[in-house]
Amino acid sequence: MSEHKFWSTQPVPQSKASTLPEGPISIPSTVSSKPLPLPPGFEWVELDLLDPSDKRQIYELLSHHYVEDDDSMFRFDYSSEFISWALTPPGYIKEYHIGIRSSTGALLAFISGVPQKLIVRDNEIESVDINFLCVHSQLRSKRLAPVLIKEITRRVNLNGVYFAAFTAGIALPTPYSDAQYFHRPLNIPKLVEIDFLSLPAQKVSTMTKLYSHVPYLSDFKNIMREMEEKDVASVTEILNIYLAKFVVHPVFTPEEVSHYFLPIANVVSSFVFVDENDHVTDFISLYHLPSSVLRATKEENKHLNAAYLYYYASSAVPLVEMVKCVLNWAKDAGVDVFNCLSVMDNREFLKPCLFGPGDGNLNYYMFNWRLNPLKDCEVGLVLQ
Ligand code: MYA
Repeated sequence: MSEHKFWSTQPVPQSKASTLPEGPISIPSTVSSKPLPLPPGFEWVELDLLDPSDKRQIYELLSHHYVEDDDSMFRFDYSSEFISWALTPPGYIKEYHIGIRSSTGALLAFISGVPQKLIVRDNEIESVDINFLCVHSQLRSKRLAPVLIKEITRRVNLNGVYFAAFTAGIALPTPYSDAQYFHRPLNIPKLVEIDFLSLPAQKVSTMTKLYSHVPYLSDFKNIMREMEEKDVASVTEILNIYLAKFVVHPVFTPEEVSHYFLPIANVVSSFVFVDENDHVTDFISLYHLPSSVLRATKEENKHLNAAYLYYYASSAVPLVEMVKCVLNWAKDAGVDVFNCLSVMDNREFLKPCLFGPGDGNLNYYMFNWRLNPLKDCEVGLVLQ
């Protein structure tokens, strides 16, 4: 019997050895109009990100029960503004923000989807990005996750959409790619104190010095400034052109670019590089995702301020120079560590910008779309 009681029944490639052609796996002929049954004492709830109480409940569930590292030292602490931002892009569908409540009204589980147009090789696919799957830690291993996944699949299918993209740390049938996490320390003393980084005590001050300065290229002519509303059309154009070189990548409308990239304090920061005529040539963005430091004793160490490289488009400015600019900006903004994955062209700047490999890996999956294995540098998709 398969070791995956649930995933062996789903339209996903069951092994890497498959020789079947790429493309859709199975389009359902009928879709139930009724929600999946839940065990007694539980009920489905649709959460409204515009309602402060729903927003707070999602935040509370995720901040206590969402993803931790293997040693339970850190747990993602997505802010409620971040969750709203990630889940309400233009055209978002409220029915895809699904919770399970107890009869007392407590939110016990959550899953979300947002519509996303994806290019997968030469195909343009209407799909959803699935994220924030979470079950309260006291309800784990009771097969609630498959119920949430089947319910969101049903709701998405009802709208005539059959494909989804998602990432996960765990290995399931079957990733089309996997990426490695890399970290660029910005606040070495704090990272050492919270055990994010292990360094012999006598090395802390030398390493702090080495990592505190990111030299710029001297003949660098273009200038970086924060992205503004007036840059949306240019950023849409250069970003879609840049992403087109990857095998899997989203396509952004100008409305999505406004939503996802116009700066929001402590959520997303975006920069453009302009030439002498203030014409946008390059773009880079990052998102802010702190983690709770679960064993911190000092108040000032309870949060790890982490920024993650998001999308970018580089042409006139070398990518490595753009990354140096945002590293300097992030350091001044109080970011402790700057993280990225090994996707896109990221391997180009890892060494010169002093990124080091982390322990974590992230698997990339498609639901209902078979895709031959890809190298991480062929992936142009970053999910928050
Ligand atoms: S990735 C982030 C996932 N969240 C966390 O890691 C937070 C902390 N952990 C938890 O809250 C729970 O451990 C979760 C599992 C909820 C993860 N993706 O209920 P169970 C399978 C997919 O007894 P629990 C993200 O958000 C597992 O292999 N499946 O387990 C993207 C087993 O199936 P099988 C997962 O630990 C999510 C079954 O669930 C994951 O209580 C994308 C066990 O269920 C996982 N991360 O709860 C979801 N973890 O027996 C898929 C475990 O077959 C979307 N499992 O091995 C698919 C597309 C849907 C839309 C389609 C539209 C067309």
